[in-house]
Amino acid sequence: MALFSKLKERLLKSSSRLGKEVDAIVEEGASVSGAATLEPPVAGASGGAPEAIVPSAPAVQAEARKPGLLGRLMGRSSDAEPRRVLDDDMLESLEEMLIASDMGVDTALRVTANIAEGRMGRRVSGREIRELLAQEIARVMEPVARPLPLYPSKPQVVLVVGVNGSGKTTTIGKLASQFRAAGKSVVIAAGDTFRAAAVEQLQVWGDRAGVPVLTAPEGSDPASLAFDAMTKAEADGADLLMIDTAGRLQNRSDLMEELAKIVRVIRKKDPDAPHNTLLVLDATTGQNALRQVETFRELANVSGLVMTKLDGTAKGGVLVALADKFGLPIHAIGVGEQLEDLAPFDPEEFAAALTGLGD
Ligand SMILES: Nc1nc2c(ncn2[C@@H]2O[C@H](COP(=O)(O)OP(=O)(O)O)[C@@H](O)[C@H]2O)c(=O)[nH]1
Ligand SMILES: [Mg+2]
Repeated sequence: MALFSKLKERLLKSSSRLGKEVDAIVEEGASVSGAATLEPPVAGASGGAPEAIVPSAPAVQAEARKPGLLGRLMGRSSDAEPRRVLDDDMLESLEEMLIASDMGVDTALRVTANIAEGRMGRRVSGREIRELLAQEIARVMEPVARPLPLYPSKPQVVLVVGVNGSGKTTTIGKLASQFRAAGKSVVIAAGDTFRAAAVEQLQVWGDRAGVPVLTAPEGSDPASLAFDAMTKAEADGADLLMIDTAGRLQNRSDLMEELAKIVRVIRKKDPDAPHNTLLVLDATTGQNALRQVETFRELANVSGLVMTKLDGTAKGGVLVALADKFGLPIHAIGVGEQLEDLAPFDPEEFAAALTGLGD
């Protein structure tokens, strides 16, 4: 419960910009019938603020938001919310806003088309649009919100891939700790053997989680480490083996060869391994995440995603684009640097956070 609200607070803090922008768009074109008495008198605009006063494009500018905030604060005590006729101009502003949130053009167009359906010409409030937006987002996200599937194989092998700095090592530490807490036995292979620091980092995580970490000297072959780790996990009867990897993309064919070799070697022990190949993506990279999925699907048989750093970004919209475009399961989201800061992906909570509902 406490964790849930912490999560929500963090997501809200970073992402609810979209909700404010929706309100700003509505207020820009609002005809304030019913709210006239609440608005400070504006010369020549009694009874309504004509659309021409504020041009529709810069929905994110502070100037456009200030009167909106005031209006919202004053309007809160009554039902006299600003309303705007849903027309082509407003849809265009909504589309631009969604595209700017990294949702991607196709997804933004489809989401706004669904919002518009059957509502053109009606007077809508910011809250209504936020709620519709949240519904649409949750609908796109629902099919991909799937926890990491667990299989009876012992060990279940989880290969973790992704570019440098995306959060692979941290995510492995968090996952290992959560599996431990759920009574599973886990072994970690520190397969990023490029950097001694990466190995040390994983050892720290392993110690915290109470999970053995197999390491190899810097620069040694990650595939042979993976093989040794597989041997140990089998001997220990471990439930899960998590394999960390290096994420350098400077030389794609090297990385591909390295990942392929790890897979080849562990398949000598279990032809079905790896049972999961997790791609870890940093949500703060926005549209870049889409390219990373494309690249890593060529390098490895990606079975699911973990999105990290959702606590530090207003680019959460990219998750919607990812879900829409690839349909890969999102197993978990990272919302901080601590062990407990990994949560299942909840589409409704995410949609509410992104649109600033429920605050
Ligand atoms: N704020 C935040 N930071 C994270 C999250 N996940 C990872 N990090 C940080 O991102 C940096 C890179 O993480 P690391 O696991 O080393 O990435 P790797 O290179 O893919 O193994 C570290 O400073 C982590 O503490 C997250 O969900 N939220
Ligand atoms: Mg790492």
